[in-house]
Amino acid sequence: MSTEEAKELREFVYKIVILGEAAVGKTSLLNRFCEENFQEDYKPTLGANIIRKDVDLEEVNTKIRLIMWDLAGQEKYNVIRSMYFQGCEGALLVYDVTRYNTFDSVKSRWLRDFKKYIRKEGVYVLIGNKIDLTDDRVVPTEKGKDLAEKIKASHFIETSAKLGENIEEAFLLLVKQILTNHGVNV
Ligand code: G3D
Ligand code: MG
Repeated sequence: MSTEEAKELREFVYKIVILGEAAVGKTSLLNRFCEENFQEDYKPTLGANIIRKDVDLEEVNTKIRLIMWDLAGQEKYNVIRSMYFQGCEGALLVYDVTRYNTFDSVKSRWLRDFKKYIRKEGVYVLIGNKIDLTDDRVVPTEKGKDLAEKIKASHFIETSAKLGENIEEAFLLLVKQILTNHGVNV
């Protein structure tokens, strides 16, 4: 790459969704990731919160505007599904390490929907959240890794939205994978 090219700023806008059973920590993860630097637009008729955040990958001269869709309650989900996924590039698939049913439904429900509604190749990162609750943990790390491999998630990461552990990393894994899929060097 020439010096001129290296200086050129690249800008992208991507929509991502955050999926998982109720109370796994989707909204908490988003809030942690965004802290004060974001804009939020709640759409009551959709039952979804649409959050915008700009991510700056200075090392590769790239800015990404993320448009993140979060379900504000699960009840309207069935009605808005197709709109929820429209134009979406990637997903964070979240389960709660203290509840096995949330782990099982990643594959049986959330990934299934994502694949059904995303026509092109979408990417997804698997997240095991609430690792601060060590005494209540029922899903071991190995199980998470195995599932990620089985469902061909691009990455697997464990987080604590409560402690702010691995949050930025989780979102950046997804963003970088989306960029890679678009042929952008990161
Ligand atoms: P959801 O958006 O997936 O439905 P929320 O989930 O983000 O609303 O979180 C559900 C509950 O789990 C909240 O508790 C929240 O504080 C808690 N939570 C989220 N992430 C973590 C985490 O990493 N560790 C712990 N210990 N708790 C977490 P409340 O009591 O407010 O309902
Ligand atoms: Mg929520």
